[in-house]
Amino acid sequence: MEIQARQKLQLASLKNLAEILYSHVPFYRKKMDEAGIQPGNINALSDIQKLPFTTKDDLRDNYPHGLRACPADRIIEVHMSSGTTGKPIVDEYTNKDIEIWKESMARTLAAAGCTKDDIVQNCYGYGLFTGGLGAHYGALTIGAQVLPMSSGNTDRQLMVMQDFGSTMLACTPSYALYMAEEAAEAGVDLRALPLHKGCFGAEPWSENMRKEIEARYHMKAYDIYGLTEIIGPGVAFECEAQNGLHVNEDLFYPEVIDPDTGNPLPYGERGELVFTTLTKEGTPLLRYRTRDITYLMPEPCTCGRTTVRMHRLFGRTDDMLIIRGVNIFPSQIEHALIGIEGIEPQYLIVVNRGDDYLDEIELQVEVKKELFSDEVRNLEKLRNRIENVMKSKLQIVLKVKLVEPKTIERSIGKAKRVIDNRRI
Ligand code: DLL
Repeated sequence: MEIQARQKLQLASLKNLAEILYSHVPFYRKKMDEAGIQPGNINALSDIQKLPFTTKDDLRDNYPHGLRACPADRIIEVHMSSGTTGKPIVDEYTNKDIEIWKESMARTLAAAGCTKDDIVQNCYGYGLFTGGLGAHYGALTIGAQVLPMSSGNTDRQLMVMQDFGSTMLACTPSYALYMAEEAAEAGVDLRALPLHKGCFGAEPWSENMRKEIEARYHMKAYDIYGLTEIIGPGVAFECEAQNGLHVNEDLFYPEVIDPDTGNPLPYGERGELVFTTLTKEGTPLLRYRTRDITYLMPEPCTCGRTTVRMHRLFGRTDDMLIIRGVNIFPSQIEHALIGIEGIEPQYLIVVNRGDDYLDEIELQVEVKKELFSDEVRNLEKLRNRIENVMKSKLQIVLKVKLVEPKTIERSIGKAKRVIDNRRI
């Protein structure tokens, strides 16, 4: 699409969105009134800068339905991801939103070479996480065949990969490498399989990891980006040039801002990525601050697409950890520890990536003095209890190490809660 035609479309969508949010979502009406902007004042795309931001805290404060912009009976699907505390981030989809998602993911998979002749082994988790169903919808839209494997059960993944002749892989990059290790151990020659392309995302990865995946599978490995709040995967994707991710900007309008001042940054300057969902109906968001760090690249791409690209992510402005594709905030772990007897409110999260490429968390927790000299059996019980609480409350498996009182370093400023030893 011509850039000018797209901009016209973006402006019309933005005006329409502002009208809907002003009239249907009290939270946004209040915010727009406070900012002194009415939907009728939006006359150019740059007027988006006058509109208020939306933050993760706003989503938490309006949990579960406060940001819904349409009648409840129009919602047909819901997805969630971790919030900073006990309450998850919610995305509610109307039928049109699912269509938008299908379109975004179809473009994403097509850019990685997916056609109706492909057999897509989808090992993103199915469920509230957006990865599984997002890739599923995209593949169906293209007319490819989907193997809805979900994550885990690596033996079965490898068996199906060989027996069904999967030609495309969709999973987190760390799981792709883990499967490659397991394949090598089981004597499966991945390079001899027809699996020649893959779409990897949901967690940070590097050029090195890409090279490793491409070599081990003899495939082209593409980066895909997205987040629950905006739609799920399919917000931006790599093309054959593998040089930045094309943003589906007719649907999700990107900006990059200075995270400290909130001021917009010019193309090419690194800052916090912000998205406005131009056409969504269920839970549309205005200028959502993703906390992901990148810059925008407006230069034409050799693939011929005219959409702006974002550089692969450089990191985040907050302390969110992504462990095996699952988002976790240290504050959630802290929350889950409350009420467990026998421990001090002191903890340290140590993250390692094993030789098998999978992330592991060791949670060090200080034990109360009275208990530390206690029988080993009681300490063992406490350790199991904490591990079970983490599993049931946060759905994460971690190893707890109980440490003596006063051994975790105290800080006079911001406590250091995380040591991340992963090199990606
Ligand atoms: O991870 C959606 C997704 C599923 C993307 C499958 C790609 C593939 P959330 O669970 O809400 O959604 O996590 C979103 O994950 O803000 C980033 O910090 C991180 N993230 C997502 N994709 C990438 C990527 C899904 N390609 C958060 N590279 C985002 C680095 C990524 N980080």
